Amino acid sequence: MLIKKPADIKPSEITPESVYRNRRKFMTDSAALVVGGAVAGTAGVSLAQNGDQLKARAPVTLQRTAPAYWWGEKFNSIKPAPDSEPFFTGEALTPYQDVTRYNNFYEFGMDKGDPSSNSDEFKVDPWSLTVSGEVAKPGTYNLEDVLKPVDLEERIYRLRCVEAWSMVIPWVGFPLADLIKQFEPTAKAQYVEFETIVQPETMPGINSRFAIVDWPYREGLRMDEAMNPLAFMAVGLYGDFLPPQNGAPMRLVVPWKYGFKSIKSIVRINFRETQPNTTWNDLQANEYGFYANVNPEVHHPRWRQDMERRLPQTLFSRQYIETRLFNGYGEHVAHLYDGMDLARNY
Ligand SMILES: Nc1nc2c(c(=O)[nH]1)N[C@H]1C(S)=C(S)[C@@H](COP(=O)(O)O)O[C@H]1N2
Ligand SMILES: [Mo]
Repeated sequence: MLIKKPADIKPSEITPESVYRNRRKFMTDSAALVVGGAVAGTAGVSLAQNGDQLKARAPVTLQRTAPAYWWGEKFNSIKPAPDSEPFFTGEALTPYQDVTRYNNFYEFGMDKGDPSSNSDEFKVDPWSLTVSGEVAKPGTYNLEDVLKPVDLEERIYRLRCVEAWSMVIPWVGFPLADLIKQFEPTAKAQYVEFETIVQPETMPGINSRFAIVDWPYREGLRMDEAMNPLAFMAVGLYGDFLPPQNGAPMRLVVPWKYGFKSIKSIVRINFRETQPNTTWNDLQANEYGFYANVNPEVHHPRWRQDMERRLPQTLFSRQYIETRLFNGYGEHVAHLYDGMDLARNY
């Protein structure tokens, strides 16, 4: 974001073969600890119950594996998105190939194709989550224990990157509030801070001499933002597990804010009284604010924010559309900022 302009996707980056190969590798790893169940099948055979609906939305045949042991049966009973905003949009979905081959995940490199090409070795199992700060129940939890009480649902959200491109993604996950409540934040918890894993042996961007980030990648929300029903923890997309490049095994999705708030591969959640430091704000405060609400009237110092390039973009359709305040979710989140000057608190 800071150094390169968004590059166009090269046709070579979106071949189904390479998508397939990359995904197979990841799934073999996660299938290694599966307790029972078939190892692989296609979406057509093994997506149960609401599977037909998800499948109908999928532009590619999904390769389906048995869930890693910590998912249990959850991926077989994903509650479908309703057919109305805000948990659904009638806009065309961005194809799976684009969602998984055009990524920002600087831990794996800075080019859009780097996260999918360089994440074959990424390890998600075992995964633990450390909870600290202003909570009654701090500790280090195994991910499977944190996930036990949650129910998975599908949400189809717009994702608007600060670089002025956007996608429409069918996520699978659960409300962030459902996770937070488990730890019983105290009255002093005004902000929540998140950190991404640092796994240098599998993340070539970490020790790269081009690295500009002071790892771990960090993000944060005000507590009322975090508890808003739209704030979502994603563990999958297109009815399947998250691939590493999209933030496996669990990442934040905050659809009314620029994409950089939606931190990936989370290992730490800290509850605080004061506003936390965040990665992009630390790097360039005049360009990337703490709030980072999508706002067509507040431009980035180096480019405008009133239009966006909706992916996929082809030679025949540039797909430029107007950017909406709060990414079109204002009805549900604008009240969070009553009385605040959005141009100052960008
Ligand atoms: N840890 C981490 N999280 C991250 C990033 C990153 O570089 N590292 N990039 C962010 C940015 S700028 C965007 S636009 C979204 C992209 O999510 P996607 O690749 O799943 O579309 O992830 C966000 N989360
Ligand atoms: Mo972004």
